[in-house]
Amino acid sequence: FLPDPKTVAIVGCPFRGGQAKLGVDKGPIHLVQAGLPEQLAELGWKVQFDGHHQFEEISTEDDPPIGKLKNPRSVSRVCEAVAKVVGEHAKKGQLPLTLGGDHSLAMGTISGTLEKYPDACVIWVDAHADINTAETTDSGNIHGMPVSFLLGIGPKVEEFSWVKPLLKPHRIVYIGLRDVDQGERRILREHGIKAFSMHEVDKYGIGRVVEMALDHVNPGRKLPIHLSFDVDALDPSVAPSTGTPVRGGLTFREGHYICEAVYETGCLVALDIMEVNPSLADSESAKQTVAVGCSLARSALGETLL
Ligand code: 6HN
Ligand code: MN
Ligand code: MN
Ligand code: MN
Repeated sequence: FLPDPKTVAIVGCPFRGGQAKLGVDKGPIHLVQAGLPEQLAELGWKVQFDGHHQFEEISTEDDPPIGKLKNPRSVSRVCEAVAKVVGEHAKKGQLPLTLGGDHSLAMGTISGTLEKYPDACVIWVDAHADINTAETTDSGNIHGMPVSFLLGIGPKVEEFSWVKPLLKPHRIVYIGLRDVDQGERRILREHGIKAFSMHEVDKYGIGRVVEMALDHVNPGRKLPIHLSFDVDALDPSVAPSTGTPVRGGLTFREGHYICEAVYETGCLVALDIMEVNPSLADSESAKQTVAVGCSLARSALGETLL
């Protein structure tokens, strides 16, 4: 899907309004300072990085809840801006690599991808399903909701009317789930959305799981793939510095295997590395988590072991 020379456009998104913890907005800066642009260049990519996007004009003050949704205006406006940036990079034939920031940003990144590639499928790697609606959410944190907006399910929220419901339930697949709310389970069931939880990873092994996930969303391996990777999919021993860690996650290798296998399809058109929060846990843990974020991105962009 990508013309030569293969170009990756790094979209740094220092944003945390989709959840309550401080520090996740520092994720992209740390990933870049750890050398991610240079590492990708080393793999043979032409790297375009124009600095981190500034969302300061989109104030987080004076943004009272709409219903249960917290920071609705800032999340909506930031995601709309991200959709535009990601869509523009994609239209230029570049592969947007979005660095979060919290996972509400995927509402923007996937909207941008679907502008250029309406038939793209999504592989969502996460401990969580992030598919709550304005009705089912307990926390009111929008990082737990982006998928429902992309699918156009749940009550309409005027503030998010710019989000086109372009994603079809059979074009998204989950890997790594282990903390799914009751309302989310119902939504997954009712819409027939395919999900491989940690139970399936244990049962079949990651190799079979990725193959089955690809067979489901991308049967002939001909559709463009958007890979949205929440680092909390990894076990907290592997990626400790993240806002909503859940034990029993993917091993280091399982996480990287997913990225490697997606790269091998030759169909990857967009990548998100989300929820790296260097302010959580001790500084060694933060360093470890940032390093894992970088190595996941390298694996998805073609780094091999041999
Ligand atoms: N994430 N299901 C919980 C909620 O608040 O809706 C957790 C969401 C976590 C979101 O990790 O991107
Ligand atoms: Mn840019
Ligand atoms: Mn997530
Ligand atoms: Mn998560």
